[in-house]
Amino acid sequence: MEVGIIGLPKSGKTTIFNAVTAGSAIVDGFAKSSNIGVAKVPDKRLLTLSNLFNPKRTTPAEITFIDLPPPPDGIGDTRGISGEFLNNLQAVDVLLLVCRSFSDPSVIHVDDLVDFKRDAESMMYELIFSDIDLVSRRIDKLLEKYKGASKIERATLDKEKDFFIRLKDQLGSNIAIRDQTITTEEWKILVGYQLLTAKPVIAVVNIDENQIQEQQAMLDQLGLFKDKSDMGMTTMCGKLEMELAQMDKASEKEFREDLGMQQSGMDQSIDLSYQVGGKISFFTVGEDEVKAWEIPSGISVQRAAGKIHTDLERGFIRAEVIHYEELISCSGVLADARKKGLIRSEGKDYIVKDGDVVNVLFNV
Ligand SMILES: Nc1nc2c(ncn2[C@@H]2O[C@H](COP(=O)(O)OP(=O)(O)OP(=O)(O)O)[C@@H](O)[C@H]2O)c(=O)[nH]1
Ligand SMILES: [Mg+2]
Repeated sequence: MEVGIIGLPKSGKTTIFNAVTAGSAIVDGFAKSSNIGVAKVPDKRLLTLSNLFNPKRTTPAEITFIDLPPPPDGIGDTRGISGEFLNNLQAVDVLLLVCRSFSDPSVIHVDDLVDFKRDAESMMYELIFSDIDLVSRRIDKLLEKYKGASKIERATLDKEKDFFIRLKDQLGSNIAIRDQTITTEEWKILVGYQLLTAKPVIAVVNIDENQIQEQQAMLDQLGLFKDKSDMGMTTMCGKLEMELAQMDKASEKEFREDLGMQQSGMDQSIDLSYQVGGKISFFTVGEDEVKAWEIPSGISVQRAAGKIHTDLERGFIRAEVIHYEELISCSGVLADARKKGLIRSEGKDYIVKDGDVVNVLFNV
C-alpha cells in the first residue's frame, strides 16, 4: 500500500516522512523531488508470536510512504493540482494530509497566520477542484464522441454522461466522491480515473510540544475527518518524532517514557493509514519466519495465499486456519491447538479475518 504525504509548503511533510519511515531526507529548502520510504506496521501480536516461535526472522507488514513535494508555486487557494503532482497523487492509495500547527516564526507560512483547520479545509477543496476538472474533461470528451455516434451508441453515452454530470454537480456542492451514493455498476466506470476525493484521507496536525495537552480539542475542530471509515486524523509533534525515530531503540524508549508518550503519533499515523486503506493483517508462523501480511479486508484465503507466492494461489488446495487469540490460548503450541480442534480446515472461498494465522496447503 502506498500513502502519499501532501500539504502546503513548509507544513512539515518531509519531517513527518522522516518520522514515520525513520528516514533522514533533507528537510531544508523547497523540495523538488519525492522521497520514498517504508514504514513497518506496528503490531503487538507479531511480537508475541515471535516470542513464542523464536524464528530466525520476524517480518512486519509494511507501508510505503511517499513525500510528494507540491509544485513550486504551491497549492491551496485553487492554485490547482495538475501535471506531475496530479499523476503522483493519483497513483497512491491513501492521502496523508499534513496540516501545520507548530508556530516557529523562523519557518515561513504561505498564509502569514498558522491555522491548521483553514489549511485542512483548503487542501480538501483543492482535491475537490481537481476532481471537478477531471470529471468536466470526461464530460467534454463524451459530448465530442456523441457527434459521430449511432442511436444505440448515444444511449450508452447518455447514461455515462448523466452519471458524470451527477458526480460533478455533487462535487460542486463540496461532496467528495467517497461520500456520494455510487452503485457497484457505476464504480466500474470509475475504475482507472483515480479521482482524488475517492481516496481515503488522514489529517495529521503537526503540533508544537506545548500543544500536546490541547490535541483532543484541536482534533474536535476537524469534523470533516470524524466518524468515517475512510477518514482519520491524529496529531503529531513532527520535529520531535523525527528526532526520536532517528535514535537507537533503547534511547528512544527512554525518551518516550520520560515524555509520557504512549502510542506515538508516528505509530498512530501508520495504524490509521492501514485502517482507512481498508487493510488487515494475517500471519504465517514457523521456525524460519514469523510474518505479518498486508491484505485488503474481505478477500478470500486463495487470493491471500497469492500474496505469499503465486504458486500458493495457483495450486491452492486448502488452508489450515487458527485465529491469533486461539493460538495464544494454547500458548502458541500448534499441536495442542490441533488436539483441541481449534485448527480449522478452510476452502478457497473462506474470507480471511484480521489476526488469522494461516498455513496454505498447495500443489503445483
Ligand atoms: N518547531 C517545529 N518545526 C517544524 C516541525 N515540523 C517541521 N518543522 C520545521 O519546518 C521546516 C519545514 O519542514 P519540512 O519538513 O521541510 O516541511 P515540508 O512541508 O516538507 O516543506 P517543503 O517540502 O519545502 O514544502 C523545517 O525547518 C522543519 O524543521 C515541528 O513539528 N515543529
Ligand atoms: Mg519537503
